[in-house]
Amino acid sequence: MANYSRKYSTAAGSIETVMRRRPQGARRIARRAAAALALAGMLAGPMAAAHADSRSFTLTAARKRVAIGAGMTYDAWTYDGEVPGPVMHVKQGEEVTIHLDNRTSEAHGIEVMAAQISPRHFSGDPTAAVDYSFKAGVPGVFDYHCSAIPVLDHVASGMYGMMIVEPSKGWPDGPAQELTLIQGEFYGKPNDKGFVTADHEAMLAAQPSFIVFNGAVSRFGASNPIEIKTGKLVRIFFVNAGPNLVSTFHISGVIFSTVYQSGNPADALRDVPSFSVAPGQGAVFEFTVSDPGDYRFSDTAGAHSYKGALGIIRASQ
Ligand SMILES: [Cu+2]
Repeated sequence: MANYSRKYSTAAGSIETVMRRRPQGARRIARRAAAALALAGMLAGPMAAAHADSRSFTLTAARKRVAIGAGMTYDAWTYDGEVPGPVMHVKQGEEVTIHLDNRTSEAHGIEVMAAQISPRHFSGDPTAAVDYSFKAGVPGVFDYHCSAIPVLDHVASGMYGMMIVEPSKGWPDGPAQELTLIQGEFYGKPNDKGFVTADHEAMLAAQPSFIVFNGAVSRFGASNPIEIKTGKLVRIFFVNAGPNLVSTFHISGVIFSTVYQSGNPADALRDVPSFSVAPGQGAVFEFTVSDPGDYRFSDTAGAHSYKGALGIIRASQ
């Protein structure tokens, strides 16, 4: 095996071992605190926003070296310096304005898949401003991503995110513990310092080295799980950003009471143990657990979870 494999198979392939390690040291505690804050933001942030009948979002395209878990870093193309980009939350029927501030010398754009307008607005042309509006007519969970060519490289390098279009009458099953999961892929092998260089050939071959939730290997390991309460409905807003692989989402010990295809309540499936989400698609997963404990969520394709597409939801009373 290559050097990277010996060192970083711990990062991805043997993630379960990593998950079982006990937190130690201030750094780990700080990381845990940050994860908890991020989770708190995920749980409380979107719902806390007041809704007018129009929403405006300004994102900044920027290069940034980001941490992708297990001590690894990656020179990402980002929205707002984050991978994934920020979650945009709107209500069905609202007029949504998207502005992209591109401070790089490269072409970037943004296609929000909730938008039903000419793709010329999404740009990806370094000489053109990105500034467009659309009516969020269809509820659901939508991918957004860079529209600059090659789109493959821009998405694989981190330019993707989620827009939630909340149904005008709210979610049919009412309030829930809400969280967001965005699956993505990183292509390239880390050097001995853990720095991952983007590998275009691997992107073309659809062979990522790492498959992650919310931008990092082991983002939701046993030392920083997603915390939920038993007996209360959980609603996961899910996007598979790809750019290449289908994700078959499953939580061990759970049968989803409802899955909304594309996150649209009009397309509901009931009592589903796992559900496949293609690159660029979204879904809503709803479930309730009664038994406290750690529930492992994953992309059920074995190679995908081996490469990092798994995490822990911890249920307590
Ligand atoms: Cu881009």
